[in-house]
Amino acid sequence: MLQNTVWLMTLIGMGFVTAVYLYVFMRSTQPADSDAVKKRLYGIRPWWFVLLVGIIIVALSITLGRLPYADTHARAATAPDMTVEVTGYQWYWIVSESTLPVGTDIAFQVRAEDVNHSFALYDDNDQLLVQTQAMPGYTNIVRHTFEQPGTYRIMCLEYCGLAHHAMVTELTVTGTDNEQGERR
Ligand SMILES: [Cu+2]
Repeated sequence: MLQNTVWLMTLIGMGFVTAVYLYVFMRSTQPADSDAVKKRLYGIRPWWFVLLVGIIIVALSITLGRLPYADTHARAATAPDMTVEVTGYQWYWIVSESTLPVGTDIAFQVRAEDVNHSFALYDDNDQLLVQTQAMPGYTNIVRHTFEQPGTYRIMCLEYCGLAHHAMVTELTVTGTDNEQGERR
């Protein structure tokens, strides 16, 4: 599953960082000409900064326009067909209805009862459909219309403690396609 892949990649990354630290620690007993190294690295630093700012500007200009905010604002003006309450806890989700109709404009009202979580809705191909922050004391609303019946999953995208990866809840979407606005 996706979560296990991310977990494995995180472990490999942590192992790599640990190895670098150990390497530097073991070599630190050898005297070296630190002034020369310092001079070289301080020379690189401004260019490294410029490069990072450049990468950020390019990445933002490519991706910002592709965020689905325009669609979200347009839909917020219309009433949903159905409302589902989602509450995040350490480390599970409580969902007011776990069987949902296809082709229905659903407003997920998302909040949390303890710490910040992130409500992320995935289809059975691990494709992220919608996502919003689950916060204590505040309700975020995210709208979604399921186009296909099937099994969907809610996962947490905000690291919230030890069993964060276990925050998975399944949703079943039933009915036939193109039932726009109707509930079976
Ligand atoms: Cu989490």
